[in-house]
Amino acid sequence: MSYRTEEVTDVQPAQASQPTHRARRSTAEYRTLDAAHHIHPFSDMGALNRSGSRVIVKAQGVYVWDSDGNRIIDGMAGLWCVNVGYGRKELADAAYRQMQELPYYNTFFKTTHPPVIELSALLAELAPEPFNHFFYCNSGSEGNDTVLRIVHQYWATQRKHSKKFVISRKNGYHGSTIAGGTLGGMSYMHEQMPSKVENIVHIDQPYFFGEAQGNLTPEEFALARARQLETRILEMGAENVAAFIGEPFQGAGGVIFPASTYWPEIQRICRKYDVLLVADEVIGGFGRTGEWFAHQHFGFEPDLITLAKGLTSGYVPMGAVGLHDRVAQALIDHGEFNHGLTYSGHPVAAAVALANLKLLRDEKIVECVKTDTGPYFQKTLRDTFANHPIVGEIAGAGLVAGLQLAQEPATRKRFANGGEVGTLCRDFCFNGNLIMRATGDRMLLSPPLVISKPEIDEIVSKAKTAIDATARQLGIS
Ligand code: PXG
Repeated sequence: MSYRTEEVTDVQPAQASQPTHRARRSTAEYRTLDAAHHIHPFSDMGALNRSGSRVIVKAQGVYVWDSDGNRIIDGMAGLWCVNVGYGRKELADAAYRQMQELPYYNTFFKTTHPPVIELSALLAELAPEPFNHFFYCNSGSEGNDTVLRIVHQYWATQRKHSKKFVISRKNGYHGSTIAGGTLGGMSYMHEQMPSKVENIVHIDQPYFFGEAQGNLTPEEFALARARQLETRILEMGAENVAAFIGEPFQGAGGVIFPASTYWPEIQRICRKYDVLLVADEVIGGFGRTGEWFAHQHFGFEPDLITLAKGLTSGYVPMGAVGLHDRVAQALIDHGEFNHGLTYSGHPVAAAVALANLKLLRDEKIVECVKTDTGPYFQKTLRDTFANHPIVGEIAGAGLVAGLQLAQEPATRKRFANGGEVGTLCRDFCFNGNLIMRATGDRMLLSPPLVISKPEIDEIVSKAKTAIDATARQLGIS
């Protein structure tokens, strides 16, 4: 060990209404220590250590601050998760109180505790009617591992043991455990993962801008992509297919919003062939589209929903799976379900989730996204970028959007080096103190749900500056 680590002793109980960080080290010191000891997720560590990370030290509302004192507007709500915004004292207080009262207890051996009971009851109230039971874990990835366990247990209870295959989609994202990564359709993850979970296959995604051929309308294309599910089920034999999983809209894959024909057709096919339908709501859940859950926006009824991120607004880790009554009842009626994690229903996480959901409900944050800030955000983006020379599509609803950068928007011709254009644009955003995420050549926005209209204006104007600079650099005007 070449560096002495410093004890942090001045942690105060929740007084988070104003950000009060005192930098304990210089940016250079933080970077040196980070490079020496920290492996970042999804990063080329050699390149990152040479350039140095940006050190984020505090946050409030929709802004984060770096260790050089720059105030940055967070267009991504952290990583699609800080739905109630930063610095909410109610969440800190809930954690502090719970840690003093009961910091940990398990729910394995005929025990339970008030926070997990209250959380489950509130989730049942907030979720659509058939969702009345919830199983807890620590992340979205674990949520999708849990989904697989529940799916297989469900079919065992129905004595349909041959139903083993799960169908997912290319360019879907379902996490980074082995099961999550196998379910996901990110080819670069599969390449690094020679050992995968068995019995998972993928169909094509409903990505109109990038993949529609000929003169298909978005609705026709979405129907055709949904019908790939039927073709695949028939090829494999319905008696072998256990479930289909998809994000209602793809998040990490580029905020890809399927046309309105897609999900009703997927649901029809799942029902026809007795295949469970799983909605991965890790990004879409808890108000992102202006509905509590994104499947409500698209008008379908899943059998299982995966939850994480906005469940606690990211203040502490927690994931969950919501079970439709018919799935829950089958599990309840048929003996032991052999799955659990030390921290399933962790009291502190549950207390924070409860406080978070109460804020979303009592401050009418989700309704505000639906009727006020969401429509304003979508309109402002469309007014600003409708005729932009390198913006080919603006996808989204509520407070989530994907802007497709393209060489020729009118003909849907994409950049040959799409990822590089997205990275270039993301760097312009960062230099302008806006956090925007790039997936290939799509620029993504998913700000905290408490964002105000002037803050939306700030994000859109900074995004415009960055996208204009990208076009200039590419010699397009
Ligand atoms: N499902 C979906 C739909 C997700 O978006 C997960 C599952 C996994 O959740 P955990 O908590 O295990 O990470 C996610 C996570 C990105 C990015 O770069 C997106 C996620 C995670 C990390 C990065 O957009 N989504």
